[in-house]
Amino acid sequence: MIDFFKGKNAQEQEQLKVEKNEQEGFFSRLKKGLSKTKNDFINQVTTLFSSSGKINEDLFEQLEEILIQADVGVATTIKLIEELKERVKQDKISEAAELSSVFKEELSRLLQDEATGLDIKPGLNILMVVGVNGAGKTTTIAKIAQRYKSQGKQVLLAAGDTFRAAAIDQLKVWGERVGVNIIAQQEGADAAAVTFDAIQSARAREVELLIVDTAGRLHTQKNLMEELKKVRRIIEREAVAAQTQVLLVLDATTGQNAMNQAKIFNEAVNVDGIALTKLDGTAKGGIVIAIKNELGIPIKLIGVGEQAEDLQDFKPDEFIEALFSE
Ligand SMILES: Nc1nc2c(ncn2[C@@H]2O[C@H](COP(=O)(O)OP(=O)(O)OP(=O)(O)O)[C@@H](O)[C@H]2O)c(=O)[nH]1
Ligand SMILES: [Mg+2]
Repeated sequence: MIDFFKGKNAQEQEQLKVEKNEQEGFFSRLKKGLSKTKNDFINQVTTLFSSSGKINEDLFEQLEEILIQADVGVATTIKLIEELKERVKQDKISEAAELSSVFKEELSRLLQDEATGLDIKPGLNILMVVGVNGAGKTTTIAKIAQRYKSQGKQVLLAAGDTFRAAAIDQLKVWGERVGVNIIAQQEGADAAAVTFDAIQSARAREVELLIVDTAGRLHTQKNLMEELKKVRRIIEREAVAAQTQVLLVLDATTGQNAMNQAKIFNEAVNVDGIALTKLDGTAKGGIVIAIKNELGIPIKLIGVGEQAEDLQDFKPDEFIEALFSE
């Protein structure tokens, strides 16, 4: 075993302990948040393997059904099964019980090279947050703001959801709670104008992270998607030197519908990354695998509960570990 504390002074040891506890805390929250998926999807798969005896075609058919049920998506399911069959042939595996570890390896492989977390660079970063109604945009913004604020960064919020007065108030409450400023106008104001104001203000205050909230909208509402494009254009025009990212918030419990949302939002505003919320509320965490394989948009953050610590950088290895650990 490696002794992490060797050669460290008392203060450094204390700091390491804090970091280790934090790490463990995050992992146990992740495990807890993914427990529905683990107890349903993953357990079904491992039970199938452990109870099937010799590998045969019937086993793959049952596996296919479980994967599709768990929102892995048809294309990704077919790919995964083909890869498993290939491994069975290559490694001359005949017992189904041996497939558990192979399955875990193939899942890991499918999720590899995934960018993780937000990419915050020196200077002004603008994060535009979009998604359908109730996906978790505003609470995700609050969690992100809290995280970067606690790292000592200068954060500013823009109340770009001007549809409802309640939305502006909700963001104000979060701003106060987290201790960051917010730029808002009245209900019904032009979202692009609020964004314009916020960018000027961000410049004047040497803000490092400006997060723009937007109204929830169905991806099928053409005029509202046009409004979103306008906000995007203002950011591009007014913040040439800034590093801009569009974060699409998807609710994991909406399953395959999330895939359609992603395609259309991406066409409209060019999405850089996905925050996948409410994974704690679904047994169909297979959606993570479908998104990774079928969209070509990286999952940056995942939400596994309502607390600030429940918004985590998406780390494929930890995700797989949490699903398969006892
Ligand atoms: N369990 C759970 N709840 C979440 C998560 N993320 C967000 N929520 C909840 O989802 C609900 C909706 O969140 P909002 O942030 O208001 O969603 P929104 O996308 O801003 O909604 P609109 O502004 O109406 O479009 C709130 O009750 C959040 O607490 C998560 O990861 N897990
Ligand atoms: Mg909102």
